[in-house]
Amino acid sequence: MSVDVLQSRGDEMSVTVCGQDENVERCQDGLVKLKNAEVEQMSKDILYHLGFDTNSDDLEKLFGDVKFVCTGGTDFRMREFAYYIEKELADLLDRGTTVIDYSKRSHRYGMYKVGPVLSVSHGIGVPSLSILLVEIIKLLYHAKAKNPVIFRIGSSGGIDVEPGTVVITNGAVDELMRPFFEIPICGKLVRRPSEFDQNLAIELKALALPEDNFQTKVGKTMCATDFYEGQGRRDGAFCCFTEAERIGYLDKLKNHGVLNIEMECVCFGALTHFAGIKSGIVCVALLNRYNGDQISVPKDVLQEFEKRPQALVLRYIRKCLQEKNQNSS
Ligand code: R2B
Ligand code: URA
Repeated sequence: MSVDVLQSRGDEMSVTVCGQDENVERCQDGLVKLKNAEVEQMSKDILYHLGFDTNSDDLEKLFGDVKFVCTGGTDFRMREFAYYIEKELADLLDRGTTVIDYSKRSHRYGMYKVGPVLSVSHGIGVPSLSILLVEIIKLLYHAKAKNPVIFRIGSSGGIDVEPGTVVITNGAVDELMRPFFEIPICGKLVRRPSEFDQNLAIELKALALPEDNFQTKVGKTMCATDFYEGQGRRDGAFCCFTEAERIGYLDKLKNHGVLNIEMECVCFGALTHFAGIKSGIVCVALLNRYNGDQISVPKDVLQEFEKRPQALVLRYIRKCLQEKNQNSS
C-alpha cells in the first residue's frame, strides 16, 4: 500500500495519508477484504471485545448471512432496534426468525442478530467506536459476509434545524472542519479520509415520507471528541469562551454546510471507506444548538425522536429485502 508523506507539522511531526480512493478496493465478489495481511497468517484471531474467536466459533455459520450491521450508542437502543426489526420485518424474514442476544459474550458491547441484521452498540466517542468497527469488519471478513452495509443510527445536536429533524450524513468533518480521521500511529499522525456512500444517502433521503411528522435533511456532520466545550457548549464544568464565540463557531459550522454535531462520524466514515464497505449515518437532532446547550426535551419526546432514524433505516432494509425476494422469485 502506498503511503505518502503529505506535510510536516512543526519540527517533529509528519503526517501520512492512508486510505485514499486508490487504496480502497471493493471486492468483485462482495466479500470483505482486510487491509492487513497479518491477520490472514494468524492461526487464530481473537475478537476480544466481541467475545468471539476463529477457532472456537464458526463465524461463517453464525454471521455469514449478515447484510446489514446497524450500530448505535447504547445497548438499550440497539436491543430495541433488533426487536423492532423482528416485529416489523416478520413478513420478509425467514419463518421463525427471532432475536439472538450475543451481548453476554462481549460484556462491552450489546450485540443482537435477527436474520440478516446485526444490531450492535458502540458506546460514546471515537475510541469506543473504532474498536467496535475494527472487530466488526474482521467478523464480517471471517464470516465471509457478502456486500454488507454498515449504519450508525444515533442522536446529535442540530445546527439551525428543528429539534426532531433527521439528518443523513453525506460528509464528515472534525472540530477544525477537516474531512479526515487523524490518529497517531507509532509516533506518526495518520490521516484517513472520511467518505460516505453518496448514493446511499440519496436512497435514504428518498425513503422519507410526506406523512412523516418531521423533516429529513442531508448534509455534513461535525464529529467532536468532547460533548461539552468541544461542541461549543457553555454548560459544562469548564468554559473558556464567550456566548459570542459560541454563536460564531455555530455560524462557521453552518456556513460550511454542517447540519449536526455528534461524536463518531469522522472515524465511522474513514474506517468503513478504507475497508471498502458501504456505510451511512442517520441521526436525529435532539435540539437546535442556536437555542442553547442543555438537552431539555421530555423523556417521552426523546424516545420518539430516537425512533425516527431507526424507522428510516428499517425502510431501507425492507426495500432491500423486497428487492432480493423479487429477484429470486
Ligand atoms: C451522540 O450522542 C452521544 C453523546 O451524548 C454520542 O455518542 C453521540 O455521537
Ligand atoms: N449528541 C451529541 O454529541 N451532541 C448533542 O448535542 C446531542 C447528542
